Amino acid sequence: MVSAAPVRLADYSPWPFALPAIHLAVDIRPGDVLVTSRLDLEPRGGAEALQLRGVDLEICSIKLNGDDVAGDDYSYRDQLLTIHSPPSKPFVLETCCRIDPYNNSSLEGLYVSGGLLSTQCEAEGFRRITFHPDRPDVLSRWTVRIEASRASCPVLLSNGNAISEEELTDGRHAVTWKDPFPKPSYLFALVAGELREIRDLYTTASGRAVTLRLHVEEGDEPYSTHAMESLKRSMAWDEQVYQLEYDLDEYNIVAVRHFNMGAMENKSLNIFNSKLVLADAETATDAELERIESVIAHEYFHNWSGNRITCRDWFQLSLKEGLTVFRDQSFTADLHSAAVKRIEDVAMLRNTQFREDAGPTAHPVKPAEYQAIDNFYTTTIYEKGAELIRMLHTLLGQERFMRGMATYVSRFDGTAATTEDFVQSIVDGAAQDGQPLGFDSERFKRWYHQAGTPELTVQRQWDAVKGELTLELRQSTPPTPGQTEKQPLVLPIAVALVGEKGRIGEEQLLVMDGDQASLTLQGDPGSAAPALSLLRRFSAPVNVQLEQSLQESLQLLAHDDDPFSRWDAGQRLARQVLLARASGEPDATVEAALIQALRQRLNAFDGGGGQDLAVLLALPGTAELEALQNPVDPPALYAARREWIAELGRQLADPLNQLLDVCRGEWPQAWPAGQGGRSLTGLAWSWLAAAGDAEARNQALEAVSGPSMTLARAALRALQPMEVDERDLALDRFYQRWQDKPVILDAWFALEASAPRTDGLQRVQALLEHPRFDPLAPNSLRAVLGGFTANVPVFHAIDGSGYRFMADQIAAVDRRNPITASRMAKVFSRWSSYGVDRQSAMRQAIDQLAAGELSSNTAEVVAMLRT
Ligand code: 0A1
Ligand code: ZN
Repeated sequence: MVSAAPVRLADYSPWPFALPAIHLAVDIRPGDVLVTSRLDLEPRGGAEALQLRGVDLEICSIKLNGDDVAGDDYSYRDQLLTIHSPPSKPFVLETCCRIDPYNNSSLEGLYVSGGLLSTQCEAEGFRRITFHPDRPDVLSRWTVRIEASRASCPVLLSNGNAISEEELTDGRHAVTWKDPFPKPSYLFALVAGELREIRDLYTTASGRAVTLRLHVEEGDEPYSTHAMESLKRSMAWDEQVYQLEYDLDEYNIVAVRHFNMGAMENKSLNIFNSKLVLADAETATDAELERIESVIAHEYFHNWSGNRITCRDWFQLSLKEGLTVFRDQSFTADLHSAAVKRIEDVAMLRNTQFREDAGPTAHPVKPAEYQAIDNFYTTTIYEKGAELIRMLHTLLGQERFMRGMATYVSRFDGTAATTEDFVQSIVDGAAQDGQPLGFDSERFKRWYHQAGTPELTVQRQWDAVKGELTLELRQSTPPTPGQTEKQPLVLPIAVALVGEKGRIGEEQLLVMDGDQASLTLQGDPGSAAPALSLLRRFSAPVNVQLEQSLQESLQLLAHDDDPFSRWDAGQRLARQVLLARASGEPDATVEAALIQALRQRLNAFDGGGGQDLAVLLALPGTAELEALQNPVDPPALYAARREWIAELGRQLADPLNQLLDVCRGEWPQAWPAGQGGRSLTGLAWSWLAAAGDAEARNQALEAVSGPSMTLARAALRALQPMEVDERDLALDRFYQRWQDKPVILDAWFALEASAPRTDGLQRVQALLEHPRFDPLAPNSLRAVLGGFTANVPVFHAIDGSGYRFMADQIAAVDRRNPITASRMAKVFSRWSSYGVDRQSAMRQAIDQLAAGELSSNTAEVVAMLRT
C-alpha cells in the first residue's frame, strides 16, 4: 500500500503568487491533445521557487517571459514542476504539454466519454490538464481557445461567453471563451464533441436575457424538457428567496455517460451524469424526476454558494456543499411537500450519515487532515453540513438568517472564504436588529470540528396537580477515531406536548449548549401525562434516548401536528417490530397495535396527497436497524423485514385492495401530480405480493410494460425478492424493452444483482461479463456491485465468499478509477459490528485488499477501515 503524507488544515498558508489571468489554448488532435497555458504571475514576496502541480503531463516547452527555461532552471518530479528562481517582478510563464485523454479511465482531468471529450476538475483534476497551482484560493480570469476538427467536434464549449469563432484550414475550427468572473481551476470546464442542443431563454428579475443550452447525444433531445424546466424553476427560486440572480448571458449543461459523481457546477458549464438529465415519465421514476430537479437546482445554486464565493482550501468543502444542499433542500420543500421532504432527508441522514459518523471513516464536517480529498465528498460534508446550516436557520429564524446570508454574500463575493467567515457573517447579519443572538456562536462552531452523532438523553417527570412536565436533558458525543474527548454542542431542541386532541400549548425551542439542561412544559392540570413531541422537524441531528411507551408512540402517531414527529413515532414502532422479529421473539402487542394504526390510516385515505401516507407506511432503513442491533445479523434483519411485509400484506389485504382502487385513478397524472397514488400502489403491490396474492403479482407484471416508469420499477421491486415466475418474466420484459438505453438498463442491472437467488454470486459474475455492461461507466459499476452488496444473503454469506468477491472487484476498479473504487471500499466499514464469523471474514477481505497495490485514494480508506 502506498501512503502519501497527509495535508493538514493547520498548515494552510496563502500561495506566494497572484495569478490574475490565464490564457489556455487547447488543441484537440486525433491521438492526443496539446495544452498551451500562459499564466500571468505576480510574486507576493517570500517565494524562492515557483511550484506548480502537474500529473501525467508530457512537457513540450517551458518559457518564461518568452524565453525557453533551461533544463537546469526547472525540475518536474513527484507531480510538481519547480522553477527554481523565478523573477521577483510580474512575469509570464508559458508551458506547452501533451496529454492523452483517450486513455484516461480515471474520469479526472480531460477524458473521453462515448466519443465526447469532457473535463472533471474538482477537486484536483486540473493538474492533469496543465501545470497550475491547482488550489481553490488562486482565482484568475480565464480565456480559453479550443481548436479541433469540425467533423468530430462541431461543438466546443468552455466557461463564460463565446467571444470568437474561427474557421481554419483542413476542416478545423476554433472557438474562444472568456469568463469575466475570477475563478479557481476546479471550476474550469471544457467539452468538445458532437452534441445536439436544446435551447431556451430565461429573463432574470433585473431583465438580463440568459440563453439556456442543454447539450445531449443525438436521439436524447426528447428527454431534456424536464431538466430545462427544472433549471428555470431554480433560477426563479434563487431570485425570489435569496435575491440572487444569474450573472452571465449563457448557461450550459452537458450530459455525459461516464462520470464519477452526480454533477458538477463548473462556472456556466455544468457537466452532468446523463442519468441526472435525461428523463420523462416513461423513462424515469417520480423519485428520479424529483432528484433531477434538485440536482439541477443544486448545481445552479452553486453559482453563488461555491463559484462567486468559493472555498479557501478543501477543508472548507462544506462551506459550499453544506450550504448548497441546504438551499436545494429548501427549494424542493417549497416546490413540493415540505413535510415529505424533511422526512425523506432525515431518513437518508440517519441511514447514511449517522452510519458514517459511527464507523471507522467518521470525520468532522471540517476535517483536520486528509490524504486524498476525493475521499471527503461524503454525506458528512454534504448532509450533516446542511444540518448545521439548518440549525442556524432554526436558531435565528428566516428573516435574521437571510440578513446573515446577504452579509455573507456582500462580504465575500469574488473571494475564497472559510466556514468561520460564513458563521460570522450569518451572526453579524442576524444581529443587525440589535436583538441578542440567542446562542453562543463560538460554541456553535464546534459542530464543524467534532465528529460523531450526539446522544441526547431525556428523562421526565409529570406533575399532574400543576399540569407540568419537567424534562432533564443530557448530551454527550461518543468517541470517534482520533477524537476521544468531546465537548457539548449547541442543540436547538423543538418540543411540544400532545394530548388526545392534538398539541397542548405552543411549541418551545430549547437552546441547549452545555452537558445538561432542564425545561418545564405546561400541560393540563389534573389530566394524565401528555405525550412528548421531542425534536420536532428533527431540529438537531442527534440520536435521542427517551423511553416511550407504546401508548405514547400511538398518541403521537395519531395526534401530533408535526408531520415529522408523527412519522418518527411510526418508525419507532416499526423498528421495535423488526428488531424483535430479527431476534426471534416477535412482539405481538406492538405488532397488533401498529397494524391497527396502519389500518386506520389506510381506511381514512380517499385519494390525493398520498405521498404523506406513503412515507408514513415506509419501513425503516436497514442501516438504522443495524445501528440498534448488537452484533449485527444482516440476514436475520432481512428475513424479519420480508416476514413483516408478508404479515402486513396478509392482515391488511382488504384496505390495501381498496387503496389500489383509489390509487388507480391517479396513475396517469403527470408528475408531480399522481406521485402519491403511484407510491402507494407500489407499496400495496409489494405487501400483497409478499403475502402470496396472485392478483397483485399479475397487476405488477402488467405494469412493467405500461407507460409509467414509476409503476414499472415499483412492480419490479415488489416481485424481485420472490422466487416466482412473474419475477423472471418481469425482469426479462424490462430488459427487452430497455436494452438500448444504458441509463435505464442500469436499474435492471441493479435489480438483477440484488435478487436473492441461490446462485447469486455466479449471476453477478455473469452480469459483469454481460455485453451491455460497461466497466468504464461508474453508473454500471455501482448498479452491479452496489446491487450485489444489497443482496443480503449472498453478499453476507457466512463463508465470506461475497466479501472476497467484492474485495477483488474493488481492486480491479481501483486500477482504472480510484475515485469510484475508494468510495466502494466503504462497504466494509461496518465489519466490526458483525458476529465473529462475518467479522473475521470481512476483516480478511479488507486485509486482502490492503495487501495489493492500491491508489492513494483507496489506500486511505482501507487504512481507516483497519484502525
Ligand atoms: N461539486 C459537485 C460534486 C463533485 C465532486 C467531485 C467530482 O469529481 C471527482 C464531481 C462532482 C457537487 O456538489 O455537485
Ligand atoms: Zn455541490
